[in-house]
Amino acid sequence: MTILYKADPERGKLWAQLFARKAPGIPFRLWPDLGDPASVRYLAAWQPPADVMQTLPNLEVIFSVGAGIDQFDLSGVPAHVAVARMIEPGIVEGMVEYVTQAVLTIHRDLFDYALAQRERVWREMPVRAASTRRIGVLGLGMLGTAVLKTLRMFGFPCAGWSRSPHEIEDVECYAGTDSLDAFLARTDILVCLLPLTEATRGLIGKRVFDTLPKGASFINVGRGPQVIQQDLLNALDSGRLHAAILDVADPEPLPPTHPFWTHPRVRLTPHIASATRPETAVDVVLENLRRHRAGERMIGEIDRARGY
Ligand code: NDP
Ligand code: OXD
Repeated sequence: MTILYKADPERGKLWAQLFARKAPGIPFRLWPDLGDPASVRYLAAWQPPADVMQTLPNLEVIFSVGAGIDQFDLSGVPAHVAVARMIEPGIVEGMVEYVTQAVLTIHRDLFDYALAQRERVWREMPVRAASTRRIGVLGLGMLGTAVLKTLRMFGFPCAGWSRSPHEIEDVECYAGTDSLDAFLARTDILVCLLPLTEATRGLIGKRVFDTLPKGASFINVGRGPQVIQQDLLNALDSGRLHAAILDVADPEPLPPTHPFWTHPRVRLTPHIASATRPETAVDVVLENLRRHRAGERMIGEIDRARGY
């Protein structure tokens, strides 16, 4: 029962070392060195091969090496093949760090100070209390919840929006499409931590930006296609939005001529908000192999009908 890894080759070498140390009895191979394809039961991938079931006919589980699974085309994957996303502490810590720095960048007016520096202008702005800056996070899953638990410690009034009702201490929780406008209307810094599904594709556009208070800002660490990028540019150019910090875009990488690269009110990073940490990820995969063989539900096993 071989496990095959098909993602970043450098990280793959680390996974191979960790498997050799922690589970020497489990054959571990790095794509494209398949060995006997019929012996591959488990695939850990960012992007499975297009014809995955033809290539790996005895596949039983696909593990995403990331928290999201939207990059998988599961249309040709039969229902008996389980799919699990990555739930491990490294991803959570990285995301909490990234979103915290992005929120503080906006909160402490660093976009305006960067523009002033370019003009050689030494000008102080009043420091606004955290208690007057309302944070709203779209998505109350593993990542959205962890981010809110940290941000509330700064004194920001915090809220979150999800599909089903949640209860989180000191966080105003909104659920469902009917509550989206009320959530947006009380949000000065909007953070997207939604999975990409048919329901969230293109969700964040003019209507959302127009419902936020004027001068609000936007941080996207979810997925690029959730945003209508032209609407975002229009909202920034009209002053409706103050700034945007984008870790994800559509496509990735953005073409060199895309206006986001040079927009003074956009800060871009190349999808690095957080990443799986091999040391902890391998432990989760090993636990999931045990669970799968014992017929138990795996950590991060997704609901294919729901799409996340
Ligand atoms: P989870 O599956 O744990 O949480 C998803 C949340 O989104 C849930 O609260 C869910 O609601 C909510 N949600 C899903 N669909 C809808 C909808 N239609 N309307 C309202 N709420 C909805 O995901 P994670 O927190 O682990 O990760 C979120 C996403 O972050 C990933 O899918 C990935 O796209 C992105 N990501 C980005 C990274 C980066 O480096 N930029 C790194 C890691 C992840 P409910 O609770 O009711 O089910
Ligand atoms: C992920 C990502 O989903 O890196 O883990 O985006």
